[in-house]
Amino acid sequence: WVANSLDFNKDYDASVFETTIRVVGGLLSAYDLSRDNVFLEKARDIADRLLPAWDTTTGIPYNVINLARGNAHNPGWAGGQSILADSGTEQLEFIALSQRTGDPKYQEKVEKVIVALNKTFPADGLLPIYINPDTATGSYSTITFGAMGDSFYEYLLKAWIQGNKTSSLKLYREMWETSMKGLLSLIRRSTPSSFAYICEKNGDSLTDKMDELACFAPGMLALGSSGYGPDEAKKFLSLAEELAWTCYSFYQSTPTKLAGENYFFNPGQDMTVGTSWNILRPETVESLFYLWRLTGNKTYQEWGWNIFQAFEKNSRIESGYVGLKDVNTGVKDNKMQSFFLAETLKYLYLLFSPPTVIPLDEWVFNTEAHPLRIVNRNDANLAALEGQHKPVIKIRSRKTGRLGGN
Ligand code: DMJ
Repeated sequence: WVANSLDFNKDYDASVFETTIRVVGGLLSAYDLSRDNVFLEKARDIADRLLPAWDTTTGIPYNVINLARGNAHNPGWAGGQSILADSGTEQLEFIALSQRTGDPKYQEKVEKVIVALNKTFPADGLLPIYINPDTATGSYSTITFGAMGDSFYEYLLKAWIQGNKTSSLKLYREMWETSMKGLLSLIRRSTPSSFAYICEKNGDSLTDKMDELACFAPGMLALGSSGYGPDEAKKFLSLAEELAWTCYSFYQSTPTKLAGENYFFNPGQDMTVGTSWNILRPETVESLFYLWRLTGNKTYQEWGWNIFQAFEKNSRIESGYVGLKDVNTGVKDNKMQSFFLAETLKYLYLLFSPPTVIPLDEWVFNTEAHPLRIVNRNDANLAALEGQHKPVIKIRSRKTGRLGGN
């Protein structure tokens, strides 16, 4: 079907982010697992159609592009701005594509984004969800590890892992560690039960709200913890375990035992569901998978099994699975998101498979759970791009002296 029927020449306005993580990522993963060139060729075809999205003054991409015509823009509801997660979650796929095709153009586009964001990266490493593509700076908007922010932080860590953590990638790891300082500043604990949660931030004020989407963070923290010295590593792993308990409790706290889309933390009440739908999201089971792999603690398998049972009970229909309109009543919607197969069921499967199935020292999962092979990176691409932005310091020759020259 991929060889004979898959055709990307469609007059269709596609999300650059969703197409990258689902389609480019899926095809590259199929290539890495099978070594069948047809997948690499198709990945290149769709990536070439996405590339013009990065042709902006700063290199921060527009987030929507027409696949047949190549004209790009930002969604109307974003007021002309680019979205942080949509602009900073293509690194793994485009770097992998450059590595596998030998053509550096894909990697260059996505690394320019990181270098541009790093130029004005704040001390806490937290960026607002709207970025101005003309200036590469954040516009006044929410800071969050949930919707529209999340996978930017995930890819800082994973791009470093993807290249086998070599020194040529240290910018990614440094930026990620800076952002983790910011994450720590957003942690609060509920009353009466002391659930740790990650707040959102607007200007100087924190909101006691956490999206289920932010439940990828425990897995990310666990995965990144080993890059720290022993004390820090312990601290981050223990925070990851605390946050995973909170996320699991998002599920346990509802009558269906499935989590709502977001939660509020009010004094004395622990967690209260806000938006109450469930669209079969994977983030909590993703984190349980990482925690089980990295700690060996079987509790995470038990929690994953309970979540799986709740999907079986509430979401299973004859032809597949559907989301719920409301986790309190169990009323179903009529949609099965592709990430239920790509991520939710895959992470559950891996939670009950031996660690030798897709070992984490050989593979890195993109944000849609498509495994990509870790390939050593020692190229100078990132350093060269950084150099382009450094102020050019002219060394005066002794001859021209202080006032000399032209
Ligand atoms: C997935 O498409 C990806 O994990 C993405 O990063 C955000 N969340 C959805 C699934 O919830």
